[in-house]
Amino acid sequence: MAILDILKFPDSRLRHKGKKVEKVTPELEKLADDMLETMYDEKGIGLAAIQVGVDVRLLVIDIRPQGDEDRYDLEENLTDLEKAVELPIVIFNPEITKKEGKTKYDEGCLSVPGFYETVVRSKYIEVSGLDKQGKPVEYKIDGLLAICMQHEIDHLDGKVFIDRLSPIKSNRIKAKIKKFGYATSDEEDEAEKEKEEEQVLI
Ligand code: QAP
Ligand code: CO
Repeated sequence: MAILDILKFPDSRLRHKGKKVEKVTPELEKLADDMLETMYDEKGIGLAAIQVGVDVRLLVIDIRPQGDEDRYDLEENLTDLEKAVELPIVIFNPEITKKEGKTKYDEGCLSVPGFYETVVRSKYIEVSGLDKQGKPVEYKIDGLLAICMQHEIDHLDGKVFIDRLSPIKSNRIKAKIKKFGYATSDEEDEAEKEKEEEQVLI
């Protein structure tokens, strides 16, 4: 297994569209495992192959809380439909066959770290595709799982969540990224150290 590099917006490769998989080969199975490892390492809940620079229609999802951060829904907050799904999800060629209702959620993205905005999506969806063994699968989902699935399928079509915001909100995020970029983990460590040193001085 391996940790993969995640492309950061506005990398033009995030605009690529994923190609449909004809057959789930051992190489594609390994890619799915590496994507899961990468997603867990970054404390994410979803990752699309496009985000690691591979133009195939593959995504992985696991909305179970990781580590001690309670940013995401806990077990008791899961809907009945979410509880019925075995996690993690690995799906090739995902296609939405039905959608109903509307819901809002404050979304983030591993390709746009540190930025969160409210996005409107369908509340209930049905999705078909191929599982890790290449067998046909179908999901009937709602809640965070359905939101995450729609977010990741967007990546396979070259879309990021900021494309779904009002121009005012998306331009503000784009301008901030252009001006300041993203904090590297080194900078975050440095900021943390400075804070600790300050506390010693006080
Ligand atoms: C997509 O996003 C998603 O900014 C998956 O500093 C998000 O895993 C779908 C993450 C919310 C539905 C709702 C973001 C980690 C992870 C960050 C993620 C960050 C660290 C985002
Ligand atoms: Co994303």
